[in-house]
Amino acid sequence: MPELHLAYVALGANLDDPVRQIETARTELAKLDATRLLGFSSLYASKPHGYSDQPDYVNAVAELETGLTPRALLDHLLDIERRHGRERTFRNSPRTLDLDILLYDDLRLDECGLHIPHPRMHERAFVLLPLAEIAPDAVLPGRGNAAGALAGVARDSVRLLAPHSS
Ligand code: PH2
Ligand code: MG
Ligand code: MG
Repeated sequence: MPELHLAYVALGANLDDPVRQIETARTELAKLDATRLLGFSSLYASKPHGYSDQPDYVNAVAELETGLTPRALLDHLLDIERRHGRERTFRNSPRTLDLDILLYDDLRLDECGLHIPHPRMHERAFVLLPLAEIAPDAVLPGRGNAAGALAGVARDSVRLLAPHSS
């Protein structure tokens, strides 16, 4: 039996029917090797952060129990993004699907293409709101828990789109 880890993954989409992109990605996450989908947040609509001339986003967070290493999990997430037709043009460009590892146990990792915890998650309401909904006590290493981090950010552009469904 591989050792199991608790990981949180952020989902974001703003092209080509974003709600469908997020819902199908949810199904694909549930089918990942050596992984169980433990939780999934509501869907939230949010104004684009970073580069404003693009459609609004749909965002959510998934909670996974996984036997995959962080690198193997990342590789699977990139495969799912590719299957959704993800194109990488410029930083913060619009996308059919973005899957980011937020947390992996209490790990801190800085490797090529793999930074855990996600380096900007603590300042993003579109990440912290869905995360705090399903895991308010999840610890952002060095920054307290998700509920506390959420209290420190403005959340005005983020609104509930579709409540949690199991
Ligand atoms: N992702 C980005 C940049 N900006 N803005 C919103 N609202 N939601 C996102 O998921 C998002 C973003 C880069 O990954
Ligand atoms: Mg991202
Ligand atoms: Mg990404």
